[in-house]
Amino acid sequence: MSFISKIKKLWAKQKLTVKIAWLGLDHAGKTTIVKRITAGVYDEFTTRTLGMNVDEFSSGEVRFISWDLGGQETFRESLWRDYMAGSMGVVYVVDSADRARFKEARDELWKYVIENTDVKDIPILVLANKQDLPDAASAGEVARALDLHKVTNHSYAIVPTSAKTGFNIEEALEWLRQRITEKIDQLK
Ligand code: G3D
Ligand code: MG
Repeated sequence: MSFISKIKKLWAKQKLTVKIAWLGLDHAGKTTIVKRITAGVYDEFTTRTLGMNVDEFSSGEVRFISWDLGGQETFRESLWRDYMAGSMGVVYVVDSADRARFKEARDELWKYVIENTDVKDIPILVLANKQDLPDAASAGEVARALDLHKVTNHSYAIVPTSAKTGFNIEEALEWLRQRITEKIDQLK
């Protein structure tokens, strides 16, 4: 069963929407991954581009908001708060072959998620994407570049993936599904 089917099943008896925020620098691979996992199951016409850098994909009550970080304008700060509110998880996508932007990827992750006091104890799944490229950094190298070992206030995992080949995508999301299941159990 795919990630999205499992999440939908999990949520079938709930009255809430499952919202997952997909974040990362532009070109990291967010849209490609979301399209791959929602292929054929996202509701036609609900894929919307909400703003310059925001995409929404929905499948029933499962909602993915994908947001390009970097080059923020101030008006986006309030939008950001609205979209993050009630998100059950964050998927942070990194282009593992783009070492020149690791520092920027690190700073945005810390600014918008880890050091953001609006974001409380949310599971963070980091995807070290584009592993199919020959010069891609390993997940360990990406983890070090992002200072993940310094994260203490959220649970996180980092998984090497390729949106191009599909490598590890479902496996990575399984971690997030488990964390979300635990959270739902706590709410009961
Ligand atoms: P974004 O939504 O994070 O901005 P996109 O990123 O999903 O638009 O992807 C940016 C570019 O990277 C796309 O190429 C896409 O095909 C490519 N890409 C995404 N994931 C992978 C991957 O795992 N491996 C490789 N090799 N390429 C990937 P274009 O050429 O359309 O800009
Ligand atoms: Mg995109």
